[in-house]
Amino acid sequence: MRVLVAGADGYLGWPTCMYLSERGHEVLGFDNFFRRKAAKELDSEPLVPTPDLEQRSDIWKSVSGKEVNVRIGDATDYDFLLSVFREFKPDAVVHYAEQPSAPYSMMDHEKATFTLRNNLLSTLNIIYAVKEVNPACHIVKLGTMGEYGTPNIDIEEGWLEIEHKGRKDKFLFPRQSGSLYHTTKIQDTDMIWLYVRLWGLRVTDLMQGPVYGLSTDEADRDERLLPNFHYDEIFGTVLNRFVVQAVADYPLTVFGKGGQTRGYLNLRDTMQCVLLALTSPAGEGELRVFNQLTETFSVNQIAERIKRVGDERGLNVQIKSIENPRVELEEHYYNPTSTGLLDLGLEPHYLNDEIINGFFDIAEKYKSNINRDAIFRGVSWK
Ligand code: USQ
Repeated sequence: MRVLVAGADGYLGWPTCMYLSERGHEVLGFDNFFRRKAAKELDSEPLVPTPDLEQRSDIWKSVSGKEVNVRIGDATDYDFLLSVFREFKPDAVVHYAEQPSAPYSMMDHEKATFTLRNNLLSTLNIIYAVKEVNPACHIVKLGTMGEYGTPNIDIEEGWLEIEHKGRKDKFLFPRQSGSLYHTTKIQDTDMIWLYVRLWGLRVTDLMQGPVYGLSTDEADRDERLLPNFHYDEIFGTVLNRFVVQAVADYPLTVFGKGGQTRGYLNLRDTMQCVLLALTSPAGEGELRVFNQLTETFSVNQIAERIKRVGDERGLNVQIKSIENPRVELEEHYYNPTSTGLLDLGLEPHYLNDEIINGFFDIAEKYKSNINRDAIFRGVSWK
């Protein structure tokens, strides 16, 4: 399959490029280096220094003998995007080219504007390029479980059948998110659904929960191939952050009561899910939605797991509840359905002590790179 990866330099983008390349697919990845630039500007560099996309592609070739072709460019630049589509003629496009951080989107008006513009325009451009070059091209779009928020009812897989005054219809499951970033993901889902109905596009929306981990079979061959691993408040996700905090002897930053529950998954499982979606594509005129998570945890449960493993390693991990800078429910019902990807063959890597220990090993190796000031800034939602 010819797969175009938009956002190929990111935490998920680069591992995806290698994963698909290793399995014999022809991969072209592009990126505008937004994350690298923003991380530098905000003094939030990743834990492990990562070579840039072109260097990564060369290293991958020397390690595996396989090619990931790369381009530097921006999905919001339609001329650039169209030229890439015309040159490569993808069978599928994996769309990661969005500003992915909730705190970033809540920092100020400029970053809110950037998030809105980037995320909606990149999605619109991909839709148009697909229609122009190959309307049968399967769009695999990274959505987020945060689009649903934390409703007091079970979360279905994308759709909900509603009976109202004796009549029935099926709608996208109600969405009500907690940040501007998450709201842009709702908006681009709505936009995609419009064009699926109008133009018969094939789309899979992967509603993903927070991802953790660093290790994949491909990255494990050479540390220069590791994903860009952020532990700072802006770009780091909670489990990744807690491991680094434990190593830095920084009390684990539980926001508020810590009962916030989300659906998590291992980076390795994200790779599997994307491949499963690619190899069984959505049908013509279908918006197929999968909830992409393997297990649910509250923030307190994660903190306790990291503390236990850290303490067994001789660290003295502290947990500290701090005033929640976000506006979110800290105790709530959470019961998402997530059977679609299991039915396609997903074999989950559930969180265990071995995985957490592997994680600690890398964090300890790069301990001297940890910037304590980046761990908590208190970007406020209020
Ligand atoms: N949290 C803490 N302490 C911290 C960091 C986070 O208690 O130091 C809490 C947050 O308040 C939240 C939960 O942990 O309740 C998850 O926060 P997160 O920062 O790990 O994840 P989030 O901001 O929701 O965003 C991340 C990714 C985003 C993806 C999303 C999936 O950055 O790209 O879409 O996870 S989901 O959370 O399901 O919407």
